[in-house]
Amino acid sequence: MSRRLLSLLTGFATLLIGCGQPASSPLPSPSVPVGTDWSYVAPVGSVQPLALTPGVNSLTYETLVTATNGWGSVEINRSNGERGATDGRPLRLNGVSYAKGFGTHALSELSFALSRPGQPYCTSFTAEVGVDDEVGAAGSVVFQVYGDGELLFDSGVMTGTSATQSVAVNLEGRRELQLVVTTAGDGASSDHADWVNPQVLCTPAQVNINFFPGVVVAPENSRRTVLVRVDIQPPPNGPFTFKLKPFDFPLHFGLAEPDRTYTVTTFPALVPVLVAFQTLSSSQTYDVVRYTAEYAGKSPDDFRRTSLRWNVVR
Ligand SMILES: [Ca+2]
Ligand SMILES: [Ca+2]
Repeated sequence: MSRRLLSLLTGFATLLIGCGQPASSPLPSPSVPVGTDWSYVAPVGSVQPLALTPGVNSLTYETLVTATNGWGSVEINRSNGERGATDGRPLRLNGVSYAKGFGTHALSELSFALSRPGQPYCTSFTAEVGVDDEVGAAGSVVFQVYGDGELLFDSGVMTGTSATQSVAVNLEGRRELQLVVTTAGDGASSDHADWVNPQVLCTPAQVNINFFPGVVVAPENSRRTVLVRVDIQPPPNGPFTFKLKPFDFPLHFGLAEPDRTYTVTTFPALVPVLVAFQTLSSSQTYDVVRYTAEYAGKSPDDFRRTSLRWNVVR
């Protein structure tokens, strides 16, 4: 066993011995150095955008992209407690207990990836914040919310005697959410900071994919490039990928490249699509086929369709 590992284990045992106080009393105030005691980075390739649904989403169910904490690990639905990973207590601010939230310790930073193109997008973040009752009147922190690196909320200095604050920030158009707790510049001891009921409110993305125009004039047994107009509100910052599938059984015309995937990066966009026209029965002068768009994040009950009408030239 290396001397360094032995030293770490000895330190850990000392910490465990220090944890024996009754649950109702304030924690002792160890001299916590200002810095990062614990950090987490999601493994490469494992980071997924949040599994967001339209409506209210609790961030305590969502995947962290990165996280750091000043004393042990961030705890979910518990206060920070001491340095162990699960030694926190029920989250408690000014005598009120909360079932959901993050128990952190300054310095702390939690990062979340918001929605991807075509998924629900988030319009606001809400939470209540304060210094957990487990440190009594001690502690001094500042809560900050950042969207894409821009400061959206700053609590000012809060201590164990501060009233609980409500946070409500607009997230429209934001791709990354960061929840930060600073030491308030006076050291990190007793800086047990709770984000309780951290929630994002999300709405369905408005995705419109239509043939534009919806009528094409072409002779039989020909191919034509037609345009599909793609618009998404709000416009996503990343690429959007989709496929077209005929909803009706295509009798006389269809996609010349039926399995092709189309990628769009600017919105609205006009996407060229190659269509093949076959022989129409002699009694007809036109045919219509309806299509649906398949894309990531499309909900099963999204039945918006677009149609293409072929007016035959004889
Ligand atoms: Ca802990
Ligand atoms: Ca402090």
